[in-house]
Amino acid sequence: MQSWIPLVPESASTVSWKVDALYFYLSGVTLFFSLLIGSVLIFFVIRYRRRTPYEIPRPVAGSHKLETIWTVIPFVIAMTMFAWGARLYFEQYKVPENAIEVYVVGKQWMWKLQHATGQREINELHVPVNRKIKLIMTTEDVIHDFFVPAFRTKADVIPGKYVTLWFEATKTGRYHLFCAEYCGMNHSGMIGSVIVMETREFDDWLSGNVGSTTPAAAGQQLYQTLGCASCHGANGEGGRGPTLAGIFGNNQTLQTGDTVRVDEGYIRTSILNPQAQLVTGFGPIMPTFQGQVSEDQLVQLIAYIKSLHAEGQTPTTAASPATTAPRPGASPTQNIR
Ligand code: HEC
Ligand SMILES: [Cu+2]
Repeated sequence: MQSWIPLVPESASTVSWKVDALYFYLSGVTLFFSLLIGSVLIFFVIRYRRRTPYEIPRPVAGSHKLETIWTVIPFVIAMTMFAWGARLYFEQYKVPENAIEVYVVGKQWMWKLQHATGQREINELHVPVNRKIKLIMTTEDVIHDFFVPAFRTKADVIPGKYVTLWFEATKTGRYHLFCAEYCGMNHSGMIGSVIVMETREFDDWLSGNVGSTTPAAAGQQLYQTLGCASCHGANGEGGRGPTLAGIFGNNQTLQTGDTVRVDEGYIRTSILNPQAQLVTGFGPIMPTFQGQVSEDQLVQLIAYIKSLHAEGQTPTTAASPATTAPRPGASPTQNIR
């Protein structure tokens, strides 16, 4: 899985060639100046060597013009690197909306993945080609790092929070997935693959792997058994606690007067440490669920809350991602935001 350029892994995502272009620019500039400085150095060493034991060199006079030139040129070059790099960084790390969502939980020493439609995978991720995929990632134990060289995409997965990453594969095939953060004895075995398929093939794969409940449906069940319903209403419509239907993606006002955006991380904190960010108008009555819910269950609760819409549609099916072809069990309401 090598590209036509030696030493560079295959390029298979919308950003990979852009990362390569920046990389070649950086390497090119570095190489150019290394060669220039190296050869000038050697030239000067020879040209201005001491020829007799008692030779006294001519004093060197400063030159403002020269100093300005060698300050301005590197400054301009450094700034192009900065601007180019920053643009690419934001493109890579700002997750687009309307992406297909996949939940990822790292664990010594494997990747556990679950599609919003319920299919679970270990160390393998099947995705359709030419679609934006959003990964919502966390870990059960230590820091891991999700790295797909062919997509030039990589992010640390950190305990206690969600890290999101996205990519859009442009070529079908099987690509390496590595853990790129040393995570203990079997770190080197924490490898897997991302399998990029044609949309039709992917839809077949999805429908051939049904059987598990969707995270949202599992979350709905947890929501009932953990007693969330007693305060937040049977369908998240609110009661002693704030309404949860339709909050995802909106801004919430806190007691402190700050506003926060309701994302996966915020909901996570609300469940594990409710007192940390109190919603305005409500007392600190929500108990913590720290230690009572696993990472998998947290993901399920979050998927359920995301699937709740203010108008009160059937919640559990609303979270299925939109692929182009209809699938058995796909809901008519697809949550493209
Ligand atoms: C005893 C009542 C009670 C129970 C049980 C309860 N909550 Fe809450 N919840 C509240 C109250 C009150 C608030 C608002 C104050 C705060 O932010 O802690 C809240 C806030 C929240 C928020 C933030 C909402 C927002 O609009 O920003 C989320 C999310 C949430 N709860 C989820 C849950 C989940 C999931 C469960 C079950 C695992 C649950 N709650 C159980 C009372 C409760
Ligand atoms: Cu790891």
